[in-house]
Amino acid sequence: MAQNSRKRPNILMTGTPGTGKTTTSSLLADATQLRHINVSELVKEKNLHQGWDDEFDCHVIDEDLVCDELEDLMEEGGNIIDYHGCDFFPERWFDHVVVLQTDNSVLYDRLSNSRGYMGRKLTNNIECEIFQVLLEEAKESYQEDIVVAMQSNCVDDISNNVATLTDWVRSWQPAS
Ligand code: DAT
Repeated sequence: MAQNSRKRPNILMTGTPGTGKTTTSSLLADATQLRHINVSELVKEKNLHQGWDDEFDCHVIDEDLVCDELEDLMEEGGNIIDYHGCDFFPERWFDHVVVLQTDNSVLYDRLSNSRGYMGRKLTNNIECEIFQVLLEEAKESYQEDIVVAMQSNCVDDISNNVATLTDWVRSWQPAS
């Protein structure tokens, strides 16, 4: 049971890298005045990691340090947590879990052209999307009725997703 005393909701924005988490979270934060927290940036900024992973070309995050760092803010409420993983956050933190999804060919172009991903890093991320790893992880970690999958293939999808989520935030009621 999610027991909480927060006055504003917490949203988890997850999905494979490149699906649009940061873009969508940032626009949603502008529309709702929720606080956008990009976990990868936070990890870098506050050194919440255990070093660099050469194989995956990213920091090995220290999940306990990340959760400790976020606990007070999450208790207060009003956060959008943006991260490409979701199984280590406490379940009680979130009122809504959004999994962004992108067609494989669109994601391939985004990651190779805009991000310059190549080789193993590119194939790992495309496979992550093909096998819907984040959607499965979200469904296993949170009650299914708070998990929503949203398509993020084009700019119109971003606007529609931000509008839908803004409506959701405005109609959210604190637990009585
Ligand atoms: P993430 O935070 O999931 O890694 P991002 O928001 O940084 O993704 O977006 C990666 C790139 O793709 C960036 O150049 C913006 C673009 N993009 C994201 N979602 C999109 C969409 N639905 N339509 C068009 N471009 C999109």
